[in-house]
Amino acid sequence: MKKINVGMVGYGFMGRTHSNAFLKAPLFFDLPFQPVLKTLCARNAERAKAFAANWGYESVETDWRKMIASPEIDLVDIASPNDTHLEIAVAAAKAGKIVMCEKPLGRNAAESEKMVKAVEKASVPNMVWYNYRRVPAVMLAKQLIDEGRLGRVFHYRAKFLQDWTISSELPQGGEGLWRLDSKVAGSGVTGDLLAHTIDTAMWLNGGIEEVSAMTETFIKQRKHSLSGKMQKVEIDDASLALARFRNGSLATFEATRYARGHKALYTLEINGENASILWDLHDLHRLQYFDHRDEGLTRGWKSIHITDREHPYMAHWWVPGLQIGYEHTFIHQVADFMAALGNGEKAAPTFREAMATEDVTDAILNSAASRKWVKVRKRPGNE
Ligand code: SOE
Repeated sequence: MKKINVGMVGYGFMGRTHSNAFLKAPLFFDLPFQPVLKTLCARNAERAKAFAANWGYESVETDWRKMIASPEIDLVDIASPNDTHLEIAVAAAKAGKIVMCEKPLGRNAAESEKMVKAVEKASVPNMVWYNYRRVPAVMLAKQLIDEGRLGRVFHYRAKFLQDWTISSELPQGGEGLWRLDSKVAGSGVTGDLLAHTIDTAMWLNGGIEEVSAMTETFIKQRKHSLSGKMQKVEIDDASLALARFRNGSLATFEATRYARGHKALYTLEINGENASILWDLHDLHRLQYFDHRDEGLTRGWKSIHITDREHPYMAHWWVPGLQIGYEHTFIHQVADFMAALGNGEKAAPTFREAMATEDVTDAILNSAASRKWVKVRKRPGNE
């Protein structure tokens, strides 16, 4: 197996999910390339060393430019806060490295566009970590839709609900809390959570034509962790959108960090003329499926336990009946990416496809600000 040396930027939550994925993918999948955890790059040298030692990185760097310049690095993986994505991705592409980037790609579609241009100009393989596409149950939903089992789709309904920012005492900015700082994050829940629901939606149900949205910032001022001063909160705490898909179906999308009791409740439901599908991240190894063509006497919602060998990805894991979880979605992403690399193909979502998601999230923010319906441009990923 040929080796691919990974240079990882970032050691937060996503640094952990990605590192784990690079380590595990070749153990469970037959891959043409073996990712090697070569260099961990982060600003705090002590913490970077501890992270690198724990995950088995061979070296540590505090300057990502130096890491990118190293001929030893083949693949740059960006798992640092959103405001760093653009600069690192462009530099990595210019240096001819493979680039993987945590979502959202940029802080807005304009930043993403620069990243797309950079990777395409350099012709380097690229991918964005929209991991929920690779939950086996969601992959099965895609299969059922592509087989035409739902028939004409009427409705798409998605929510991503959390509750971790309800306290007004929670500061904004700094490590762990940069998602609340608009300068670093770009937007609030629209880019962080709603973006996941939009990515999955366009993958499952095609392009989105127009949106009408509202957003709210419930807590207007928070102390900034770095300055220690009270500052205006400029992110959206909640984001609700109506959307019309290009196939004529209607959608509602909702994301919030103010749904007390919900920690990461991502649910999606699709209603077609023949069948409906329902999925819930808190129960991620099940797909709820209703088929109106079943015989009347026993017709009803099925709860499919996604653990059989014929289910997507499951032949690589344990034995039927034993389920897998969240971390596996990232492992699948690495496995698919390495397999595509071996075949000279692209693994989705590419930077270009992820930019299409940001067209929609930008349109949602614009609609909320203007209180008008906003059309979304047609391009790859949104057709
Ligand atoms: C936010 O809390 C967050 O970690 C997102 O940034 C991730 O993308 C999402 O998958 C889980 O929630």
